[in-house]
Amino acid sequence: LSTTIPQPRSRPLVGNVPDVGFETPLQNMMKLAREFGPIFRLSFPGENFLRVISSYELVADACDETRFEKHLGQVLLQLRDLGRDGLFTADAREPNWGKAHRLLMPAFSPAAMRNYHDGMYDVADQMLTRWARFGPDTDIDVSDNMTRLTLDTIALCGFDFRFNSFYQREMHPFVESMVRALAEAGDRTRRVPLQTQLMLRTQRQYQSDIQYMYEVVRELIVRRRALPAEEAPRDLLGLMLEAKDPLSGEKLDDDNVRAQLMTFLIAGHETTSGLLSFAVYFLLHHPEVLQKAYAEVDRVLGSEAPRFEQISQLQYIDQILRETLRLWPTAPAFTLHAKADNTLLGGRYPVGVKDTLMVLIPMLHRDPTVWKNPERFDPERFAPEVRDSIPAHAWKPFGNGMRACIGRAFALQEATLVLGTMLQRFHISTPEPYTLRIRETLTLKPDGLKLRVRARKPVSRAPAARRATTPAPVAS
Ligand code: FDE
Repeated sequence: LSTTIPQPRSRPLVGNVPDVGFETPLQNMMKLAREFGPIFRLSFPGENFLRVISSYELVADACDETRFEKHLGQVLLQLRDLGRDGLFTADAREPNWGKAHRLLMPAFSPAAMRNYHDGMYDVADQMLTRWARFGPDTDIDVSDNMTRLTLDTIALCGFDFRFNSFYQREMHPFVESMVRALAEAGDRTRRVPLQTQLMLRTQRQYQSDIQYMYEVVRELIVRRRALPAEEAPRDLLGLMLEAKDPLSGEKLDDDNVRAQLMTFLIAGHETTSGLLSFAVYFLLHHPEVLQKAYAEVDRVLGSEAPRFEQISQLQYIDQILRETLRLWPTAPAFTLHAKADNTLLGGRYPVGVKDTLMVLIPMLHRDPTVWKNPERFDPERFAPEVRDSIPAHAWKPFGNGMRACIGRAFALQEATLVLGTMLQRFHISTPEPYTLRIRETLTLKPDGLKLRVRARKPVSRAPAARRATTPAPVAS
């Protein structure tokens, strides 16, 4: 027998818009989940009900890919202006999704990660060298630095392109356009279409930002094509241009390659930058965790520049990152719909084909039936001895199934390297007491977090990192 799904009181015309609000919709939904329970409905003008789910039991059921699949909701459809039919914003029924998925998977496999190590270390070293020169009395804006770092890293490792964000006060014009366009895409999901239609200047800016970004990526492709074959790096862009889909035997067309470049720049930097920023926040506020991390870094890395093989030995740093993603998954929600009329929990909650399910990841990650003392930051939850007892689908910071994050191994390797190297070089501290405030754009970031660093022992900056010996496997 089906159970009624609770809903906060809906108001005429605006439905539940005021409950969700504009500044911190995610955090407001977390409050609603605490009040209304693991499933509740929200109504928005002109749309079907949104069902927000957040218990382990419900989410595990909804992660069954035979019955439910990724839904391109309002936010993703708006982001399509930028990502077009790139992996993130494509429907799996579009042929280009499957083609690009098959073709690009090898570039993100564990075996391919070795190829990115030197590029990752190059950018991390730029950031940390700059910090060292600031000395111990300068406040460092954590999110700003991490955003420069992650953007430079995906561009360098992915397409051999340098934004050089650490050499400029202002960001590269591409970045300005991207930040503005992403903010506008986000704002648009919170306006009624008529409002946007009246904002002529904003509309023109949005169009010209997107056009400019597409010109930049077009230029990247032209330049790459002009390189003699033996000079062309075997990176993500190389794979996009040369590899053939094992199924159809076709290559990606240039329009789609441009969409993928945009997609990787967007998907690859905001989320990873938030992850690093929250991890720094937790380290600063958990001295016992910080001490343990220092001990590991000293044991594994000593005072040499890190080698690729050492990154996977930074086990405790990896646990810190996973626990950070538990409490504050920086891509905090994903949406699903039923493939055909269906139910959740064996008939208890009917779900029609037109209904949207939203998985509220931070609340899933606080389900007390899975996590003891869920609000506590405790990397021991992910210790190798106990990690296997975490049930499947209880920890979903990278989404679900075939539409899960393709950049997962890349992001974790980058974040491990950066935290490890940061702790190797510096004592870290907060300039003043800081209370966590979370800023929401399309992702989550700790707002206004500042850091100070004091040099530890000098690290040999010699490029101990060997050049890649195994090139990325190419799928053709
Ligand atoms: C994806 C993703 C997801 C899913 C979403 C949905 O479902 O809608 C998620 C949840 C994520 N992702 C998350 C994350 C986190 C982090 C840190 C990251 N992420 C990172 C990264 C990096 C890179 C490069 C990336 N990332 C990418 C990506 C892509 C491309 C995608 C799509 C896939 C498909 O196919 O769909 C994603 N990512 Fe991430």
